[in-house]
Amino acid sequence: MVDCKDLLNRVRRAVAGLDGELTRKLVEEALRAGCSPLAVVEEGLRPGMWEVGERFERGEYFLPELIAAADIFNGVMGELLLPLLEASRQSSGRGRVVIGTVRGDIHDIGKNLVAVMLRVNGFEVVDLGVDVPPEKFVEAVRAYRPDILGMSALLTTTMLEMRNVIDALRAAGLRDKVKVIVGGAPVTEEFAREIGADAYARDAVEAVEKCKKLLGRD
Ligand code: B12
Repeated sequence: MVDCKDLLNRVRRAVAGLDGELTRKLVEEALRAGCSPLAVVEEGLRPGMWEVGERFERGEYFLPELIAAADIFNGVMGELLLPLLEASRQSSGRGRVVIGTVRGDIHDIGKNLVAVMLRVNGFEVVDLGVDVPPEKFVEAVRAYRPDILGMSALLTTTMLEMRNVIDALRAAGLRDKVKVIVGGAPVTEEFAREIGADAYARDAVEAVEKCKKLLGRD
């Protein structure tokens, strides 16, 4: 019996320590040992990123370290994990999701992961990228007629933009045409309710579950 928990703990520590080589080696080891690619991301890489953020907050790490952590994450994700995640892709036709990171925010690792997992689970995803102003979200809802609009925010300041987008949808007469799901580190279920979103998810797996639920097709 393989101890994924222990291996993924070591992945977490390697990311937190910004050791790219070791992270890659441990991810390969975890995959060889049969740990699921998604668990590697959610229980190894992501907690490691979280710890990087905490060290940043404590003044032990600075911007270059945040950038280095993002490079490590994107490196192992692109080369080792994405191909495996995408291999389990289900047939399409679940529905269309437009997704983006809100204005003023350039964090996209979590959003990209949510987009991948939605695609793997049969959703068609239109990714608007980062720093997306409310007008662009509204335009995209009008143009693509998605079933769901997903917004990501990683900063306590930019999460407030989510409310602006929902207000803009309302002003454009589109709010009842699309379900809205929100997520990102500072976002909570309570905040989602407060701003009038239809759903909140804390990670990519929950995001897929909630999107299926929103469409009543789980
Ligand atoms: C990497 C990183 C960066 C990188 C981002 C690179 C990139 N391409 O994304 C760079 C270096 C650019 C960066 C910049 C900054 N960062 Co930064 N960053 C991080 C860090 C360490 C990791 C984020 C990450 O990628 N996590 C891994 C992914 C997989 O997890 P996730 O993003 O949480 O996503 C998951 C869920 O949240 C959810 N989810 C996410 N989006 C969505 C969307 C939907 C629809 C749903 C349903 C779910 C969902 O599912 C995802 C998958 O499971 C965080 C620490 C943290 N605690 O998050 C700080 C952090 C977010 N950054 C922070 C700060 C302060 C900054 C800067 C202001 C620093 C500066 N002085 O310039 C700038 C801001 C730039 C800007 N305007 O956006 C703070 C924010 C503090 C706050 N409360 O506001 C944090 C929390 C660090 C800290 N603890 O202080 N950062």
